Formats: sequence, structure tokens, C-alpha cells
Amino acid sequence: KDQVAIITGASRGIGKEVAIQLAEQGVKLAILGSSDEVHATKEEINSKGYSDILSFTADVTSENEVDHVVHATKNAFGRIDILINNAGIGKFKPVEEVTVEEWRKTYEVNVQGVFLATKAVLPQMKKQKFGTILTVASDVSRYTIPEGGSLYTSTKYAVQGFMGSVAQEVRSYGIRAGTVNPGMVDTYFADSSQGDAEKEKWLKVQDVAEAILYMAGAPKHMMIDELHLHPIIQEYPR
Ligand code: NJP
Repeated sequence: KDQVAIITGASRGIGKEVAIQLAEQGVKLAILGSSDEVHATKEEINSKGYSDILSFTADVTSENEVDHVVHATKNAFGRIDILINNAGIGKFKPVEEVTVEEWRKTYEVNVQGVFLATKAVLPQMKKQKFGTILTVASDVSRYTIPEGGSLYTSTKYAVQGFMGSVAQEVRSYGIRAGTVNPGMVDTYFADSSQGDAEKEKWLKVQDVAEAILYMAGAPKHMMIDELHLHPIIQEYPR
């Protein structure tokens, strides 16, 4: 109650469902996405009767755009309690086919984006002596994907290391930082569509959003570093 959350990548997929569930809990929201679709998401949440929501077309790879969202949220709502670093992209192909441009772009969104948003909220969270920063990494941040996953997997290992280090750096301020690590989730990820028949047994966005709300809603004295979840049909090489 009376909490304020920023969610990156909330136009659709997991981020959108997290926004819906947090709104239902009475949390004030700032949602951002790189496309204008984010404003349609805001309208949809408004139409469910939740009005404390701001939407921003902002690219997580841009320091200026991320800083703008954070300042505007602080000005509108007075505080920032939760940051959900959810925006992410994936390209899956054999390593020799990955272009330098794809490598750079994926690192910019999946790793630099997490760094920029985390950096931007910390001054306010330190002032409040409270905050929760959660990054949607991946179950591949402790395993590997047999084929075509080298680029994506390496970005998720990177944010795992980043978040773990940040958690140690900021815990004396009452700030928690952790990762939620889903396996296959039925979303629009990697140019797919939500609701595809072959994804019937995959995790649903509701499953992942509930895990995120559980972590974000943990008692103030408690910290959940990592939560891993995947569909029971999914096996990993170990
Ligand atoms: O994917 P999708 P998910 N700046 O494509 C936004 C991780 N994950 O919900 O930019 C700002 O439906 C985009 O909005 P827009 C995955 O790595 C997934 O599955 O407006 N926002 C959209 O809202 C990622 O970290 C699976 O087009 C940007 C959202 O990101 C997270 O889950 C498995 C942006 C992507 O929605 C959410 O992905 C796994 C930018 N530059 C981890 N670029 C899975 N689905 O199977 C994109 O292990 N967005």
C-alpha cells in the first residue's frame, strides 16, 4: 500500500502482467517500454479502475530517457519503492552467425539497461532507506542452452553477477536486490506470440508475476536473492 514501482518493458508479456498485479495491490506505477504500445497498456490498466499509473516511451539503453522516467516518477508520487528490471530481448543462433550489432544491442538492453535503471533509482532509495530492485534474468543464468543460446545466456549471467554485487553494496541502506529466473514463458519473447499452441505447457505470465510480487512483498527485514522457476516439462543440461 502507498508503494511506488517502476517496471521496465511493461508494454506486453511478463512486465505488463506485473503491472496489472501490482496495480491490483494498490501500488502506484510508472511503466516504460521502447514502443508506444506501453500507453495502450496504461489505458488497459486504467480501464480496470486503477488510475495511479504513468506510462513512458523510453528505451532502457538510453541514460537520459531512463533518468527522465525516474525523475518524473519521483516528482509525481514522491518516492520509489520497487524497480522491476524486466525489459529484455533474445536472439538465438549459432555463435558464428551472431553479428556484432546483435551482440551489442542485446548487451545494451539486457545488461546496460539493468545498470542504468538501477543506478538511477538508488539515490532516492538510499534517501528513503528502503527499496527493492528485482531483475528478470533467466533460468539460463545458471545453466546453458544447447544450441544458439551463447549471446542471450551470457547477458543473463552478467546481470546475475551485477545484481548479486549490487545487493551486497546497498543492503546497509535497507535496499534489497535480487533476480527472478524463469524458464520458458509464454510471451512475445524472441519474435514469438503469446498464446501459441506449442507453448501450452510453458509458464504463464501470471506465474512469473506472482513470483515477482512474492519477492517484492517479502517482509522488510528479509531478502530473497534468487528465485528460479520453470515449466515441469523443461529440462536443462547441468
Ligand atoms: O518478452 P516480451 P518477455 N527499452 O517480448 C520491452 C526474460 N525471460 O515478457 O519496447 C525498453 O513479451 C518490450 O516493450 P517495447 C526476458 O529476457 C523471458 O518474455 O515497447 N523496453 C516488452 O514490453 C526479459 O528480460 C523468457 O516493445 C524494452 C518487453 O520488453 C523478460 O523475461 C525466458 C526494450 C519484452 O516483452 C521479459 O520478457 C527467460 C528497450 N530497449 C527470461 N526492448 C521467456 N519468455 O521464455 C524491449 O528465461 N523492451
